[in-house]
Amino acid sequence: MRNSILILLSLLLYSSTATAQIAINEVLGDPARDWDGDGAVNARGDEWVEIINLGAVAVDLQDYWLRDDSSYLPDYGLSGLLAAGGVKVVYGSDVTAWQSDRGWLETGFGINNSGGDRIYLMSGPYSEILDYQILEQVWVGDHEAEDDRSSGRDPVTGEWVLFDGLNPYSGSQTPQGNGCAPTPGGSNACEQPVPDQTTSFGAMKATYR
Ligand SMILES: [Ca+2]
Ligand SMILES: [Ca+2]
Ligand SMILES: [Ca+2]
Repeated sequence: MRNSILILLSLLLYSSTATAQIAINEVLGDPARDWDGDGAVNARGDEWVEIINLGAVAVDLQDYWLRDDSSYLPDYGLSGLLAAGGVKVVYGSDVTAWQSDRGWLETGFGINNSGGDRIYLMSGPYSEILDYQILEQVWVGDHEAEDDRSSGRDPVTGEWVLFDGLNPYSGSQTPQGNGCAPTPGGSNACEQPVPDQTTSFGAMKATYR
């Protein structure tokens, strides 16, 4: 009897750990540069959401889904294997391509630039009745969805912070800025922002004035 209880407990523990492995790691809702590298700045295509595998084993991303607050339908179905500790970025252009393949409206994520939005991570088989399990939801506030600011999980504390290195935030809302640049597709380590060409050129001209 005691053994069966132990087995049951470890099974419960295993399944709760397994479902909690995949998490939203970073969100950029208001792009002002070419984040997806297709040569154009596009308000829809250059948004991105990054996910992370916080667990100790690789996870098959089939039946994991992302969406924002505008619809109960998934905006995007994840796929592929994500290694333990690995991160994966999904650009708005990946989302519109996925939607186009299905003959759906190409809305992308459509993360609101004002007034806030939510990004949901869901799991479960594709469901006509939208019967997905919501694993996590992340609020994206107005001050977070500003030009080239992302918000994400601090890799050390696990707290949600604002990566405002490309567009510093001086207000008082949380999450507060950390002065670091966004890191699409990479761990949320603090990267010092690299001045873009416009800034460098402007600064250069200013020195000759
Ligand atoms: Ca682009
Ligand atoms: Ca947006
Ligand atoms: Ca990142």
